[in-house]
Amino acid sequence: MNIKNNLILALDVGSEYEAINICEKISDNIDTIKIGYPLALAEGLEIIKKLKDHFGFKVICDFKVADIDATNEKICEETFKAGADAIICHGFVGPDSVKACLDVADKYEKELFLLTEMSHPGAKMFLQSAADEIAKMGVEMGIKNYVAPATRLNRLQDIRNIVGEDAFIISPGVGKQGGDAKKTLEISDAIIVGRSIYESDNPKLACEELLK
Ligand code: FNU
Repeated sequence: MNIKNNLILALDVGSEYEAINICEKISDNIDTIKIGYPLALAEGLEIIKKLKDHFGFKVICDFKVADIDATNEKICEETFKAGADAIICHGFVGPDSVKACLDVADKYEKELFLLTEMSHPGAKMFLQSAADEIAKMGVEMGIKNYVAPATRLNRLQDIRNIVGEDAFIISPGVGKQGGDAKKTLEISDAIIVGRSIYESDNPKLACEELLK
């Protein structure tokens, strides 16, 4: 995926009005946004097309798909039908569940991102010990795109070493969660930033600060 400035906005706001307002301010700096449950539950999946049509953005749906294969397939169908360019799925559910997502992404000629280790402190308790195996599973399945944490650069590097230089990694956790943009981008292909941009008094300036 080609991402302008290697910067993805996590648009976790609660209404279309707020979403449009932020996007108007940052649309020179950003061409790829990530929407998750907050905005999708507030406004429905129609928000995907609205943002794409209005701004020409690429939209990654962060639905952390984590169900049995049959249900994952339906979730991915609905998401791609609604216009998403990519979807994020969890890896801990195993290869059958992930394959269901991959098959639907391939059918729509869209992208799947495999979530390995999460960025928050709680990820250390259960997910971290499985993350290397999740990344290896992704490689075996031929997955090209991964999500790995900006908050633990050693772990980000471990995951990069497993998935290889040709894989595409996007990393949340820069800013509010403590991750550093520059250091993360030495390992990762793009950073995902939410609150440091959309809670800022000047979202455009916040983007520019990050890009420095
Ligand atoms: P910000 N996110 C995350 N950590 O933070 N998808 C993960 O491990 C992960 C994510 C999302 O902290 C989070 O849901 F897999 O305000 C939010 O949308 O910059 C964004 O990344 C981070 O937001």
